[in-house]
Amino acid sequence: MSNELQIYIDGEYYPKSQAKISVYDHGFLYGDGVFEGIRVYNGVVFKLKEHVDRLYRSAHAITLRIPLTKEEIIQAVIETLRKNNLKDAYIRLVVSRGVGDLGLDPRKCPKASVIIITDSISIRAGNAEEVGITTMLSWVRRNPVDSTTHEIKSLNYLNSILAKIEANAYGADEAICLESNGCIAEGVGENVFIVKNGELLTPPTSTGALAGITADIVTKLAEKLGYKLTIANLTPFMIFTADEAFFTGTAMEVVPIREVNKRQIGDGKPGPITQKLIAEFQKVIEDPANGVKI
Ligand code: PXG
Repeated sequence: MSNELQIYIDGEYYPKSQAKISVYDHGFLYGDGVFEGIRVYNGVVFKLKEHVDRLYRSAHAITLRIPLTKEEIIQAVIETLRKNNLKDAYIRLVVSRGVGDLGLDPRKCPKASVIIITDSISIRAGNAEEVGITTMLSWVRRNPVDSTTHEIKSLNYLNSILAKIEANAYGADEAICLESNGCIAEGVGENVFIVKNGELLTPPTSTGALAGITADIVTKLAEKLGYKLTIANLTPFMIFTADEAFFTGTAMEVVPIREVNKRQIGDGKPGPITQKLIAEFQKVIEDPANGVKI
């Protein structure tokens, strides 16, 4: 038995070095498919049902029929984690349109492929939670709602990658993307919140941001803690002059933003509301009721 990671592809397991898909797969040729990034904390798959629900919504939007039921997907994820003996992990769940011909017509792809990669999580470098990260507003506009909208968690992430390239060139930790009207949309794989005068604000998903599962948790925590939270169009000026700002996402969790295009946010340190939400989010993660046990 190899001690390589075992990858699930369409009901079979393959060692990582042999886990391959066809070059005719339209996920590869055209980015035609959907995915989810999921975390496992201490043997509990965090918000697994919510991620599977979103996967199905993304698939529905692109008329992709997933060849498994939601319950079968959940079982396959659990089985993959068990096989790999992973208790703290990152899961990449991918459904691609499958093998077709060289044309882009999805009708030529008779069967979607389901891929489950589970891997040990690389702990975020440094101490971003304590000191915050730097960001920049990228010139790359988010894909509009009447285009490859980021409401769909599709395999087409070139838009995010272009923004990330700009952040790298600028020397910022992460990019913030604007929507078509010039307001803040989201990060490249994170939702954005700001705090002004003790109140939270976050952009609507109706301008093309993903309905983040972490953002949803943070929204509910804010309500529970009695903070006012408004869904609003946020201009660059509003983030430059915010008292606090932070990202939410499966990979980043909740991370303070300390700088936007060299403008310091607040006093440049994680603010009190951000810190409170980080602490409360940790409690949510640690509660096994918030996921599915392996
Ligand atoms: N917006 C977009 C476009 C995303 O892809 C989020 C927001 C945050 O959503 P959740 O549900 O995770 O709170 C995402 C998340 C990664 C990675 O591994 C994460 C995402 C996409 C690609 C890579 O860092 N998605």
